[in-house]
Amino acid sequence: MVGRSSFLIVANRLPVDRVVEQDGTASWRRSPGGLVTAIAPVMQRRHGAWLGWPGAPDEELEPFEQDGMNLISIPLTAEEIELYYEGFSNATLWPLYHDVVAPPVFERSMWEAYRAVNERFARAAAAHAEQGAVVWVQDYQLQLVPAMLRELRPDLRIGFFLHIPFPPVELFWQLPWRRELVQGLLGADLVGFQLPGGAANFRRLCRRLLGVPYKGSEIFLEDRIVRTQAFPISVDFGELDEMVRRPEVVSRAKEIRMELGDPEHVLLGVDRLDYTKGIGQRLEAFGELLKDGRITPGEAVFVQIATPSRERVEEYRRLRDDIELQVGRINGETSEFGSQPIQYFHQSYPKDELAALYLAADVMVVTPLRDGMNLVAKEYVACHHDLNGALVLSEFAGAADELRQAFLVNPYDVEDLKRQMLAAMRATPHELARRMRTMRRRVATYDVDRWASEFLSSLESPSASEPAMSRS
Ligand code: ADQ
Repeated sequence: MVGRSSFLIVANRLPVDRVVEQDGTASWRRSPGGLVTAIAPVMQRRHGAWLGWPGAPDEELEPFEQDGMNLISIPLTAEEIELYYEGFSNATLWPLYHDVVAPPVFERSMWEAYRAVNERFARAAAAHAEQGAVVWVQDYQLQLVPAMLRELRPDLRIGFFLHIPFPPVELFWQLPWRRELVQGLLGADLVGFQLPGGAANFRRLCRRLLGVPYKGSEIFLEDRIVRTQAFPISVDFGELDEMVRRPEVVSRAKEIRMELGDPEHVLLGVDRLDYTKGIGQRLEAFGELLKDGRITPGEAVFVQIATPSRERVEEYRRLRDDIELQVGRINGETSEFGSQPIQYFHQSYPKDELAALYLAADVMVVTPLRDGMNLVAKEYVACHHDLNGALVLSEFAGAADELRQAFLVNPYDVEDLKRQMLAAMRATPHELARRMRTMRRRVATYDVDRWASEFLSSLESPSASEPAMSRS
């Protein structure tokens, strides 16, 4: 039995995946995600608990322990998965927060489910938190939890971090439930964003929608202060840097290049198959370079890895068809016998295989139309201690704020995409090394550990104006 904890993470998913052995016995394995890696040490040190959905419908589990973390499962019915997760989270909020690159769906039944599920998470957190505990709520699926939790447990210190962009006021305004959502977030003591721009959008929205004043990073409510701040998330630099030096990863990278026909340039895209990632735009640009004769089919190969994602959401099903059609069309028009310029994989890969791919790639192409941060760009940088390799990076990815030495590109501009991809392929080793060195310094210093510890120390330290407020 898991008791109450002084430190809680509240996230849509538990940080474990179920694995079923051949004999039918099931067990849990820690998920590979960066968030788990960053938070696990803090969890172990503080005997923390993690609340989240276990990943399958109607699963009622007793609290259990895994890798020194206490896991508390929040069940969801099949209908809730459809309405709260696939619906309001991924068909309403996701496109709305990403510049409405797809039209958001506004449906009352989805909103009702979102509210009910957020309430369930808040109640569970309230039941498992010690007096005065620190609770860190994660991401867009749970934006109502901070206020619901504060209502139940005003003694807690509540933080919230949004992993995706926070949109400009003009876009957020479309949401029929805009007041409730903003009030939900204002239940936190600290609301964290990837970029200062997201924090500024949120503060402006609070003033326009609710008339609450702010100064600097602090929003002044009647009885307390809410701080807003940017904490750019990052990767486990040390782990990746060590992994790509292993002999088996180095030889796998060489093997991958051979398997691709040993072209002069290997270009790589690695994304969840999502319409925000600009996969179609980058493939179109590459196809045009081939058709214009600026590159020849044997000279360059584009490897596009697209992880299956949200396949029950209509927009994602359509995207998959569109991309597969596009790959077939470009390859059909440009291939030569024995070689296809675009190699497309709709699969997931283990971390070391992904590291070998990063190492094998001369040009990493990351072209989202909008992205909170984009960890793939930082992973690529962490894998190139050889200072070889070029990063083509969208100006609309949060990572572009830090990785200024990338070949920055506007993914809506096909000519710019072609120009930057060519520039990356033609750059001298000296130029590549100069760019990569600076980017590596940044990612090595601001790694995921620093992200978590900066958020938590900010959450736990009182704001400059707080003592004055509580005296008055
Ligand atoms: P995502 O939209 O999922 O994350 P991203 O930051 O690129 O985007 O993270 C994807 C992760 O999945 C990377 O760690 C990558 O290595 C992994 N991955 C991708 N394809 C894979 C494959 N085929 N096999 C195995 N692993 C694969 C959201 C936001 C981002 C933000 C992160 C973290 O949308 O903007 O950076 O959260 O806050």
